[in-house]
Amino acid sequence: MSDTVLTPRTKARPKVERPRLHKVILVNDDYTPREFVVRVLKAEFRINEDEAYRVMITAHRKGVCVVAVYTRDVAETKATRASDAGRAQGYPLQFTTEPEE
Ligand code: NFA
Repeated sequence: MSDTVLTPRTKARPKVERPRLHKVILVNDDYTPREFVVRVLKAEFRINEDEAYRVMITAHRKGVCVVAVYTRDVAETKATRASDAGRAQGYPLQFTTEPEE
């Protein structure tokens, strides 16, 4: 058997790319009660009361607020579940998603 060990002259640089992240965006409306929005945010996005209130009031004042970023599947699932929670109570609460730049 040969004992020859070849030293690579170039370093292997495997190309790995992180999956693109998608924002979940809370959209303001005139009907969903503030406390309900805060409750949904806490339940679906696992954020605390203070953070949930900040997100809710930012959307209320500016029209929209980014809640969190996830991989596409997770973002879409959470946005759908959170919007469904509003609809189940008769509210027009809307969460949308969009890819990060
Ligand atoms: N604008 C709603 C209200 O005044 C509260 C709200 C905030 C709804 C954020 C949806 C999103 N009751």
